Order: sequence, then C-alpha cells, then structure tokens
Amino acid sequence: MKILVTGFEPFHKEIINPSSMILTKLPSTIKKHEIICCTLPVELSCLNMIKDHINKIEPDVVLSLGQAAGRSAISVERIGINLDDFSIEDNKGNKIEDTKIMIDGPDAYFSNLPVKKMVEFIRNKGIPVYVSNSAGTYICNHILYGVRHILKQKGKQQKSGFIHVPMLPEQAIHHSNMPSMSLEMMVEGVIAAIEAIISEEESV
Ligand code: PCA
Repeated sequence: MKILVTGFEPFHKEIINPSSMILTKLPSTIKKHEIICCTLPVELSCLNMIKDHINKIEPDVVLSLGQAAGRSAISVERIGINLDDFSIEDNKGNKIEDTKIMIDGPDAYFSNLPVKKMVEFIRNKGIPVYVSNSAGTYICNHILYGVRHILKQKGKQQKSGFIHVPMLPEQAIHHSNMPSMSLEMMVEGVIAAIEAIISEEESV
C-alpha cells in the first residue's frame, strides 16, 4: 500500500507545527508499506494541493495530521462537516464564516479509517488518546471533509482520515496552562495509528 501522510505549516502566531515535525521523523516504510509525506499550507488552497498529490501518487490511504491547541491527548477524528467557520484568519488572511466547503456536498463525511482500532493501538503504547467527534470548523476539518469528498468523487475505495495532536512543550511554555505532548510520543502514536490501518487492511 501507499500511505500519504500530511501535516500543516505553522499558523496563528506559532512558529512551529508538531504535525509537520512528525513527518520528518516517520520512517519511509512501515511493515513494508510505503509512507509518503507532505506538508500543506494553512489556507483553503491546501485542498487543491492535496488533490494534486492524490492524483499523482494514487495513495491507498490518506492520513492527515494537524495541531489542536488545548487538547491534552492525541485525538482520532471520526467526522468532518461541510462547514468553514473560522474563528481566526488562515495564513492568507481569510476568515471565512458560515460557508459550505462543497456547495453540493453532504452535510458530513465519516472517516473511513478504523478509528477505534487506531485509538486502541495508540493506547496500547501507553499514549493518551481518544476518539474526537469534532475536528472543528477551521482548516483541519476542511481537509478531513474535502479529502473524503475528493476520494468519493474518484470512486475508488481509498481511505482517509485525520488525527489531531496537542501542542509541543516548546510551544506550551509560551501559553498559560496549555497541555502538551513530546514529539517522540506523538511520532510513536502516529506510527501506531498507521499500524492499526495496515492491520485492518490486511485483515480484509
Ligand atoms: N490545525 C488547524 C489547522 C492547521 C493545524 O495544524 C486546525 O485544527 O484546523
């Protein structure tokens, strides 16, 4: 299998984003499956960029990662909704509100990755994790919803989903009472999640 893993550039006053730092620490293969990484901009064009990657690479799985400030554990997202409602500007200075991502799209798409199994595999490594039922209404939800839509339109059985990670300690020290997790633990968690996806695919 080819597994495309994406992260995001830093945004909103942060100078780093753990989601793209994780990519630099992932191996090029996991259980003989190819891992291809790419970093996306925090703006609406991220969807066109990932679409180009999907068309070029034709991955079997797209796993996107993003930072969720304030969350204390890794969260595996279950659902993306058809809504852009930004509480902060994106990196292009846009603050879109109350707008559908896809005008003719369904209200929501579920991730078709094995969300519960990913949580179980991550937890078995001793890493705090939970299933999240909201990826928000900013760029991460945009990519979660948008990639499901793109793959659905391609009509193939490709899988996609999203994982949010907390801030890193070096970010949290600049905030008051901000939960954080080490990069090492996040990387281990993401590898465990990918192993869960592979295990599920191989069992089918
Ligand atoms: N987190 C943001 C967008 C980019 C990122 O890493 C979000 O949760 O929407």
